[in-house]
Amino acid sequence: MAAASRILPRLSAQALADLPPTVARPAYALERTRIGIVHLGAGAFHRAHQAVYVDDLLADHPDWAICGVSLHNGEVRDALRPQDGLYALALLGPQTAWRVIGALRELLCARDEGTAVLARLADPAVRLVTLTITEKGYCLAGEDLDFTHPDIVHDLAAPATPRSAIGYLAAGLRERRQRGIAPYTVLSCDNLAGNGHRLRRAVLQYAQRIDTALAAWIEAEVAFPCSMVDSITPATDDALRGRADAALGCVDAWPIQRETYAQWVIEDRFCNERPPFERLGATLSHDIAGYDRAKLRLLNGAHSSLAYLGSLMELDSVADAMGAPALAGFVERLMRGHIAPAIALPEGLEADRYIGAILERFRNPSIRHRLSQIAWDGSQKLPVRLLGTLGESLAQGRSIDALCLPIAAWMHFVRRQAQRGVALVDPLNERLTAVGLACTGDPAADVAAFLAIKEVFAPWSGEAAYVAAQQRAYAALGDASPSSVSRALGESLSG
Ligand code: CS2
Repeated sequence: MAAASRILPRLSAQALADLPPTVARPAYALERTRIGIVHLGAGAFHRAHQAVYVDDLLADHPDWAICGVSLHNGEVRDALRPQDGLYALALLGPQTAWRVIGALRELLCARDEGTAVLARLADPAVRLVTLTITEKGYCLAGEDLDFTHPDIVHDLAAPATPRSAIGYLAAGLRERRQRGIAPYTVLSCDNLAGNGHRLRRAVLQYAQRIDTALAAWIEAEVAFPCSMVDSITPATDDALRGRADAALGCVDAWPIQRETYAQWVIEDRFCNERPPFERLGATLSHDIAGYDRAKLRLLNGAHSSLAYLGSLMELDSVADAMGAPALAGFVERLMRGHIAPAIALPEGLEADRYIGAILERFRNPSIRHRLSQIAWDGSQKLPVRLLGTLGESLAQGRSIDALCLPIAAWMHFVRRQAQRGVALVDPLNERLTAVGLACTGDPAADVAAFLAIKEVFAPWSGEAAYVAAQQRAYAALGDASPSSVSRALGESLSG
């Protein structure tokens, strides 16, 4: 394959005309588009989701092209800039459909092109800023901005040359206010319930510290709609690269893949012009709170459960985990019996059907979605995916034993990785590794050490009923070997 790929040309605007007819390509002239959106966090999820919606729009509305910004590293820019921003998307159904996306008309890395990023943010043609910066990019401590976060400390000292997304959003808005330019709408597309509210609060708290008049202007003039995004997007691997080269007949340095299903529910609250997203299959709604909660707690909560329990069972992918009867049965019961009853679903969303469709997506044999990818950033994901349901169930007097099992699995996973000397992909890696290394296997002491991590566990985690249930779940997983995890899941199902 290496020898063959050396003689293939690189994907580029020029190469578009020679793509095989089986590969769909932009239905618009790339050079006739104009940047209308700045996106912070131009990773695979953005390129597989929002950028595809925009790609469908550009033929009729060429002034909504995207400037994709990576905040910290230049890998995406370096891969895509030589390709004129083009990249291949594999849509993983029974047969793979290939499509080249052209919506990212500009790529920047803020770390070494901060001035260009700020210039784009101040450009009046930019009317929308979207974000996929993952949970940790919000620099939150609970509901508030974490003023001790190193990037926030840096940005407050040097607000004109920021590092964080919060700092960039505020610097761009400050410039627009000074120049009398209407603000952009700030649309969060991250997996956080009430993502727009959280982002607004963080930006306001930050602005308050640098310029109170700016904070007042943002409060009055800038909209931060919430949105719910959904599409399973496994990370790019060599197998995909090889398939992309073969399908395209040229080399794409960073193709991406996702399932065919995609959903985007956007709160209809914009302070500047917006793209007609509803024409592209997105849902515009005035109340999206039920949707984001349902998706995060059911789909993502189940995903994280599979990730930690399945990793302990030495399984590789979500489809593999769904092929292990004890685990698949447990997760289905967790969703139907313990998560769904604890949330109010929005009108029109029927729990049984929604859960059935999620389980079907998890079983998709065309997708190899690695559990190790989903296991990243557990300290950031568990609070929004599982601990919210757990805390509310505890308060309502429901059974929490089943919900404690995936949390216990995370604790064992952290312990196992630490003791094997494998670094966690998690912003709290150092702290978690220290806790993991100190674990002795004694449920009371080990669980207490985890529950003391206040960035993850809310105050209710001190309640005796929860502590006891969490210890029982930790003990039930025994030595966390595949057989003891499987046994614990079986017992939980029969209990
Ligand atoms: C996954 C999500 O990696 C993860 O943590 O749970 O990326 C999930 O695939 C998406 O949210 C699905 O929309």
